[in-house]
Amino acid sequence: MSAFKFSVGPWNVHAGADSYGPATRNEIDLETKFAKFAEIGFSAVQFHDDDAVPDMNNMTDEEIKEYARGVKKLLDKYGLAAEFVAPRLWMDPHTADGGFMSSRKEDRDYAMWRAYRSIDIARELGCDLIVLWLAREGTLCAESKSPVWATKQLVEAINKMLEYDSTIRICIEPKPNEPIDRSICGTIGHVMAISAATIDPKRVGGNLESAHAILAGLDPAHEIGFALAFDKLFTVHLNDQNSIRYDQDKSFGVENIRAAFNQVKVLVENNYGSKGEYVGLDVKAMRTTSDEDSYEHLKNSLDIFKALEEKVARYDYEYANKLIEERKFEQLEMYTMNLIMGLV
Ligand code: GLO
Ligand code: MG
Repeated sequence: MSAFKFSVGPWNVHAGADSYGPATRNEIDLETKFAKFAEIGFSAVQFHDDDAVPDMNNMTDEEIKEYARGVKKLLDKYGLAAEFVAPRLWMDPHTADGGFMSSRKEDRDYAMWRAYRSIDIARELGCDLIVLWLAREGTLCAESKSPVWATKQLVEAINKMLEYDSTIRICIEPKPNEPIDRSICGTIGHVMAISAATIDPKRVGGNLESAHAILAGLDPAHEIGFALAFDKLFTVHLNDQNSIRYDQDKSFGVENIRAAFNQVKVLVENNYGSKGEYVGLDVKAMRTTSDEDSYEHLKNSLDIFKALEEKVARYDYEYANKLIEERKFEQLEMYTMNLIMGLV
């Protein structure tokens, strides 16, 4: 039994297309995914605005809310909650150069419209959390926008969202690059600075994704710890990543089990989840995975997380603290490795 509640997004079960080739699996409809998520042991679903309300560009504000109410019923049917809604500011032609910091005013207005609608949708789905994965917020051509102006645009957009709804919480998911070349908000440290500059810092926090930290050359457990130290870890996207390259969204722990252990350890030690936070996964199946194995990577990630949770529960803190006091870090390291390898 895990002490945590888990969440996952519909995009984590995808058809396998990448930039170089078409889909390798069939699309699966939302209800089938919900049923399977519940069966595997997830308690909540993460949404992009248009996962919940497809074709929202062509709907009125009222129609969008009405459609979202239907999705809420579907969630209820499977005993699932909605964890967050994220405005999808990277697919539409309006977002070719970003959302809140696009070089065109009409495109910035479109981004704000989507941001407000994502709040409406979250409200209908019964959640108070908006995630901003700032996919295209930065520069493709370094001279195309001032980083000072762009940073202030982001703060202003968040302020408008905070004003639009007085209890909604905003959670930035930092990433240093991809699809953007140079991002404006690349790490949890950036998120903390943005949060502090808004009109209500208590309502602005972070979503640390393991792979994004690795892409920034940082340690995911330390990034998690940094946010926890300021009480600003609103959610996490656990996964794994083989060094600095394209974003891989590998199953949690499959690349670096010690780093994964330390992510679980810092979450456990700091009672993450006690305020209702979910352990979110953001993992993708390999392109070669077959239709019938569409959910294996989710199960694997959960199993690895839970196995590491057990390891943390067995961690001999008395012994570890003694080694720390004596500064016997070689022994401390080997004790940790032996525990992970199942030798103690
Ligand atoms: C991509 C991101 C993406 C987000 C999702 C919700 O790199 O990790 O999957 O997590 O859009 O914010
Ligand atoms: Mg993510």
